Amino acid sequence: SFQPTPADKFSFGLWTVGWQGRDPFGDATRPALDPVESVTRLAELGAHGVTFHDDDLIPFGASQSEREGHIKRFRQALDSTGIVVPMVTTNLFTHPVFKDGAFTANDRDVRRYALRKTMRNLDLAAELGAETFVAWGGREGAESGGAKDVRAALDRFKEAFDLLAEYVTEQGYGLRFALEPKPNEPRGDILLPTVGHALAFIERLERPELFGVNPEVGHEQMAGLNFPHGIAQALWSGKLFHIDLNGQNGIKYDQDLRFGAGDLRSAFWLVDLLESGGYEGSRHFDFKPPRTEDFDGVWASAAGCMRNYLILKERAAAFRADPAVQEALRASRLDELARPTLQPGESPAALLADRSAFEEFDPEAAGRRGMAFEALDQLATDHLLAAR
Ligand code: GLT
Ligand code: MN
Ligand code: MN
Ligand code: MN
Repeated sequence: SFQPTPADKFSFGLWTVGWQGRDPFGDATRPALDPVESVTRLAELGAHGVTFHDDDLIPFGASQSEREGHIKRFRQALDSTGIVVPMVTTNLFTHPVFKDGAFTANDRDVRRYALRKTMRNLDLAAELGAETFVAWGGREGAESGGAKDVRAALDRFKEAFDLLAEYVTEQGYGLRFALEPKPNEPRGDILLPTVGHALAFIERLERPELFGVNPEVGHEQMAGLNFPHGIAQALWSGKLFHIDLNGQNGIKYDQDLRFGAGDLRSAFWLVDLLESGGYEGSRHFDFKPPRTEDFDGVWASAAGCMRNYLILKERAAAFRADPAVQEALRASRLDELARPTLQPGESPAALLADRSAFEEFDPEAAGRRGMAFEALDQLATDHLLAAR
């Protein structure tokens, strides 16, 4: 039936359904959407959660009493719908003050302001019960070589995250940070451009256990990378704290299509992996309903994200359950890949003593063995297309 329920843990950013369609070439095509309306509609569609940037909920520059009013209305909508807030993030990219970045801006006063804006939002995130705090550094980067000393900028990036981690620890907030990589757009080149860069950076922080990644489908694909492979490495590292699901067609501008649009084959392997790989967080959609759409189109697009996920989940389960697939997996020796290369406790000397591993090994014969991957991949295609 592919009807989503809160048990599916689907969530949406307020900025996604609320995107007004402004792009570098054109004005808004839709009016602003009241966050309360978004919460209500998303609940009706079967979502479990909503996420936001501080400025999505509380307009930049609002007074303290305006701020409290916005939060109060929002809380009432959460309470009356049962929608939760699994993740919160900070807008450190829209206002001109962040034109050269936030935590890595050349201007020190801008960096201090960015930290304060983020700490204030951490307080709100904790107050609303969020578990994850996403940090997308879209403006942390440069258009030209001399403009940014990348090593110094990485020092400042580390300084910022170390301070924020110290703050949440001191406050006793149950929040973990998820860094979101992106290779470019809006900056010519963005720092921490891929999942791999972010994973390496995290290990240099003072409290690495509080940091993971929030990979976005389209962002890795903009760098020409295999998204499910990046997700697999994040899972393997215990670092998949959150995920931004959407659709993208290859290496071009950030399309933010609804999930399942764009590279559908990659989406199939992604859902297969998320459903079998132990990921327990929200299935979060970070997409932009195209600016051709009116509000009916916006809600159709949001519903499509969830529907496509559920269809792919069913297709992936059918693939795994098919005896012909299990046979094909054995023919492709996936079971052998799962087996350690060495015997338990086998030493370098023991390996050197094993003549079957080298002196008596026949590389020519092994080189003639087919891997049978084509038959396996055709079975996947058949299942994806519901032809089996
Ligand atoms: C912005 C960006 C997204 C990030 C959001 C979090 S904001 O829309 O394009 O990929 O996930 O800051
Ligand atoms: Mn995103
Ligand atoms: Mn994107
Ligand atoms: Mn986005």
